[in-house]
Amino acid sequence: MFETIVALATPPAKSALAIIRMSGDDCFKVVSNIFTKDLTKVKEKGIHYGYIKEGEKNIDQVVLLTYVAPHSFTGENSVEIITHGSMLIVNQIIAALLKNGARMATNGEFSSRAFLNGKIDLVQAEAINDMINATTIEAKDLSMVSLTGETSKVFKPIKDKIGEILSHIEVNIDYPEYEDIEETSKEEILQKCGEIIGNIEDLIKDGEKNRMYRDGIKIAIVGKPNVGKSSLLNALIKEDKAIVTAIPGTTRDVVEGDFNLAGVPVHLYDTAGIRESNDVIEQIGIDKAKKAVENADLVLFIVDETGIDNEMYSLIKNQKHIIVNNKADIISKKENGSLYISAKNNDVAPLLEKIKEELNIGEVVIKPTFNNTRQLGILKQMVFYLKNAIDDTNNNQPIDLISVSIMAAYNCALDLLGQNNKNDLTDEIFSRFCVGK
Ligand SMILES: Nc1nc2c(ncn2[C@@H]2O[C@H](COP(=O)(O)OP(=O)(O)OP(=O)(O)O)[C@@H](O)[C@H]2O)c(=O)[nH]1
Ligand SMILES: [Mg+2]
Repeated sequence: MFETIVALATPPAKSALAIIRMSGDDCFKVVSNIFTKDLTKVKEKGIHYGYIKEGEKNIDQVVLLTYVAPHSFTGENSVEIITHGSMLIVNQIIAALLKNGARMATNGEFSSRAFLNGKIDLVQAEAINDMINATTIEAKDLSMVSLTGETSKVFKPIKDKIGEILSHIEVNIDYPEYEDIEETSKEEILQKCGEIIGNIEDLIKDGEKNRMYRDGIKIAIVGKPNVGKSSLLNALIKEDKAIVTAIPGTTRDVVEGDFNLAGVPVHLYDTAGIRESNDVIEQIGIDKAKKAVENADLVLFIVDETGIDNEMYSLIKNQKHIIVNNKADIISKKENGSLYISAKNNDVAPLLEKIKEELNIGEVVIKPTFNNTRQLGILKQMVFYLKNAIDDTNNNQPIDLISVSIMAAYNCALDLLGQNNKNDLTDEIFSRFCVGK
């Protein structure tokens, strides 16, 4: 028995319309207490027009959609109330529903119920959240593939293959007198585990690559004062965000900006120019700049006509970085093979190409991928267990010991799709969702 939950599914702001969402066994009964029509006998999906009432008073004129279990997103009886988009109205209606037996949904509770009721697996549930959070079309398209269940489908044969090995081992343990079975099993383990590892490693490779589209990348812009760091941030995000002046030491705090690089969301950090300084504020800024370097996936080391500062370069040289010569418009002597741009003139195209090359950003291939930390972590764990199984087999370990590793890999496969200990996982994963989702 699922309690009836309610939440606003649209943003809490003035708009043309708002949608209040409900789910749970009793939701038709709860809503009927405050609606002009009796919906308690509803047997099929429908659209109902009427008034939400509090006693005799009309709260709003609404359109109400009913979904009858199991044919709904959550798999339970569900209602969507389309109201006028005023937060006054929304709050009044939600308060009335709470008074009549519903309770407020927690973050992601609708999706979590869809998962618990077997309407979607965990990879699909995560894709819903990723879709909402995507900031580029490419990231959204990748999530869409997982949302439809395509990604889970790709994984199913891998899970089944591991299950198959386990069942053969089971036969072996149950009938140890047939030695020939054991022989076949060991060969089978080596061959099949090797094959599965190959399949999983391909998935990891695609996932790591596409992870950039989901999580974005962090790029820090650093260098001496006045070399044009803030000008570069402004040129890249195409907005006059950071203050630019000819006075060295203009930027104090870290200035952040976002832009879309061939579908990859890039988070930029423009930092204070690094130099010896007695100014307390500037010194804090410089410390922040050093932190930004540590956290970055890529560092742009900006140099102007005054040349490179070797001491400063030693701060970043062990990190993935690009040396960028700025102010190309006033530099007369250019070295072959070096990268030149002019941030002031928005002449930054060669840098964008270089970043793409450095981070291996090409044309995105929209295909099923496991690209979040949880999914990739599980896949790597599976490879680890299957390699153990291969080592144990090669070392002539007893078959029941080998099967422990294969069983562990199988459990990982169940975890990936959320087929293991459903209840433990939901809190952790669904808490990252919005309310109403
Ligand atoms: N000629 C030329 N001048 C530039 C270029 N980029 C920036 N400048 C100038 O260089 C000066 C400093 O630019 P900023 O972008 O503020 O430099 P910064 O590295 O952020 O400086 P701090 O914040 O002080 O560390 C300004 O006068 C800019 O107009 C460029 O490509 N060419
Ligand atoms: Mg600056």
